[in-house]
Amino acid sequence: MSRTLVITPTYQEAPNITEFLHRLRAAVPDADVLVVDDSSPDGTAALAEEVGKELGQIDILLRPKKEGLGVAYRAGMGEALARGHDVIVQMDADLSHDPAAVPDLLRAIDESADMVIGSRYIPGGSIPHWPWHRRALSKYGNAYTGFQLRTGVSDATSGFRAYRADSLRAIDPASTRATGYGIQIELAYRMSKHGGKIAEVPISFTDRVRGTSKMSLKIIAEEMLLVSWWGTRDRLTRERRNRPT
Ligand SMILES: Nc1nc2c(ncn2[C@@H]2O[C@H](COP(=O)(O)OP(=O)(O)OP(=O)(O)O)[C@@H](O)[C@H]2O)c(=O)[nH]1
Ligand SMILES: [Mg+2]
Repeated sequence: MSRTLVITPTYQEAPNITEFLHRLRAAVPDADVLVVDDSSPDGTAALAEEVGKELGQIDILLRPKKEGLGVAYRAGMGEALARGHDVIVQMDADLSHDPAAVPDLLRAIDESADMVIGSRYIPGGSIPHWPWHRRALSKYGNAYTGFQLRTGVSDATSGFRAYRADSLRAIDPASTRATGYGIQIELAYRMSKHGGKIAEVPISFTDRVRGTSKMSLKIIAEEMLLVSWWGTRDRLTRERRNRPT
């Protein structure tokens, strides 16, 4: 039987973390959980610890301060890979990603994928409550990313994923660069360049009901800058390779 670790990054998720952990345990009773909290002033980590005492198999990686999602995931993945699990899942703690869908992702790993993305943009996927401008921004960002990086992935910014641990180790998450949400694109890009098999399963993304979003224009700008840089670099490399000598 394969051992699974679920990483969830948290910043100010006190209103959500308890329900999240209970629903996760109900969905995947055997999985270990790693909450990566950036010392949220609202006491998210203490709440997670309390639930951990009740449910077991829940650890908290407490970081000193908020430094962005990319930094939190680098720390969490480093820790996860050192622990020797077979499969590593990553998901938001704000209940936008339904814990009940984790088994769907794990099934795709069992069926031979190296990486599985819970996708909003393949048939069956949805974002029921998003206003049109948010939908457009996310869809446009994903289309631009696909065009630049040729990952073949419909939802490269989705943060709901599973990785075969050996394949994640092979793309060396510790050396990624994005400080913010760009880490998602960076990992998908690396996996596609590495030749890993990427599968997508449809998810319904529920808008956050409690707590506040940490998404900002600065984060989106970093994401798009990195994508443009990687895309340009790839094009230059391809041209150089194709040039007659
Ligand atoms: N440790 C850590 N977690 C973070 C940081 N920024 C965001 N998160 C967590 O990452 C997940 C996604 O962040 P959200 O603010 O929900 O971002 P989003 O889902 O893109 O935006 P919404 O749709 O508004 O919820 C949540 O579990 C956050 O608590 C950070 O700097 N450090
Ligand atoms: Mg969210």
